[in-house]
Amino acid sequence: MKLILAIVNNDDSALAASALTEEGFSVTKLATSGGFLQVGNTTFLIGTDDDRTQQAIDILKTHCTTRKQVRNAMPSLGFGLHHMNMPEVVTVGGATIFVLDVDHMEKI
Ligand code: 2BA
Repeated sequence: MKLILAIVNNDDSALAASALTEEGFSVTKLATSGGFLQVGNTTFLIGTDDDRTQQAIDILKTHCTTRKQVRNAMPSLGFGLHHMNMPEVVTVGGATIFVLDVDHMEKI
């Protein structure tokens, strides 16, 4: 069995979760945030049989798209410029996916 951790954009999370559940996957959604942009994203926990792992990833690929997001950096540029915002465009991936082996799983 595998545990898929998938970090996705909030805007894609509802459709992706629906598509996964329609295909019979069990999904838990966690409200998370990225350390770099410090904005909200969604982390899915998907426990699944080994042989369905790629199917779950393919569903995520279908529903999670790459985006450009603006990051307001606060650099130190010298005297008088410490508080100047320097917007920076960052490409945020469709999903960041980790696949972990599960030793044991049970429902009580
Ligand atoms: P954030 O940490 O907010 O990162 C958003 C995007 O900013 C990243 O997109 C990447 O393009 C850029 N970025 C992140 N850290 C950076 C850094 N130290 N220097 C320069 N640019 C940086 P993605 O790579 O698609 O990541 C989207 C979100 O997925 C991340 O949001 C984070 O929540 C999660 N994530 C990505 N890689 C991860 C990892 N190795 N471990 C844990 N979480 C990860």
